[in-house]
Amino acid sequence: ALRSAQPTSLIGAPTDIGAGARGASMGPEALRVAGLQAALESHGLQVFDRGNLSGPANPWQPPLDGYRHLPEVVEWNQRVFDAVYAELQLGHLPILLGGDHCLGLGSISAVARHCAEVGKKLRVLWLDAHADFNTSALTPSGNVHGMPVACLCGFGPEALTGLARMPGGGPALHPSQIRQIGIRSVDAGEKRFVHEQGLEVFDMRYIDEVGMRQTMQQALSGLDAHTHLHVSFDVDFLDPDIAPGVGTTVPGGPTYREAQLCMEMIADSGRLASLDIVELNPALDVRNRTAVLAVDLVESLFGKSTLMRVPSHGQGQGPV
Ligand code: EXY
Ligand code: MN
Ligand code: MN
Ligand code: MN
Repeated sequence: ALRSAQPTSLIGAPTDIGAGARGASMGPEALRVAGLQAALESHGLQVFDRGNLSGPANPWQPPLDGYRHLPEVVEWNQRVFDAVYAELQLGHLPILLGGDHCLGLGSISAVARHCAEVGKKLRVLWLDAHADFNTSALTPSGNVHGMPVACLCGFGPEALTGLARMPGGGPALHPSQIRQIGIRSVDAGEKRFVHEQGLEVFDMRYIDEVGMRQTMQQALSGLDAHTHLHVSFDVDFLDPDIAPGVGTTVPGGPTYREAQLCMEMIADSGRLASLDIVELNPALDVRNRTAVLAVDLVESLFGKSTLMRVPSHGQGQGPV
């Protein structure tokens, strides 16, 4: 079944500028080698590969005032913002191929700006082992890939919090627009800040207790025809046993089946309108298996299903 008549555009952002390990810069090519475009096309989607953005090299310096590589992070994110925004204006569904997760800032800032301009509501699903809610005062590392959610909510340096140039002048996101799923590694100060800001977090304990199905029903509740759904898929969301090719593995993540169900239920919502695939690190991978897995899961996200759809998931028609 064809879920989305919308053309999709692949945008490579080959950098590890915000990460704590080198190698995520090779993510875009690894996803291409794993067959991302052909996989999407096999489901009837029209896919434009826009190639790779270019940006500053990684100087690999220690933090300065709580940030590593802030000027370079800003520059990469400006380019990501422009590229994603241009695709949204064309009516395409942008797929950002990271690159580390600091790039979610540029990507989601563009989505937020677009939604404000066309009068859409925005919901962001943050699939990650980490909350990425640090600030320069809280961060243990200075790595900006641990800070994008905080920056999107207005907590961070003006050069990053102001990327979206929102019509009202405010931050790109309000915490109430975000659902975090799969979280299992949060720093002590970061944890207090997550609670203080009221982020809705479905951590692994919650998924263990109620299951992925109920988790996703809740995370997707309240969407309607006017909602733009953005998925920011940090590959370290997945259990490292199935996804070793990331820089910051945390044990105890979703299994293959849980991850499939997560993606299938997002597809069934029919609202997916933009996507980041980030933190894939081919330097740490085994024969590109994590990229192959990511492509497999992204196929499900775009509506691949085995044989039947489950009626209770909303859009289903029962066995076919
Ligand atoms: N919380 C840690 C830090 O801020 O340094 C680790 C962050 C890893 C972030 C990864 C990409 O999601
Ligand atoms: Mn297929
Ligand atoms: Mn992340
Ligand atoms: Mn992560």
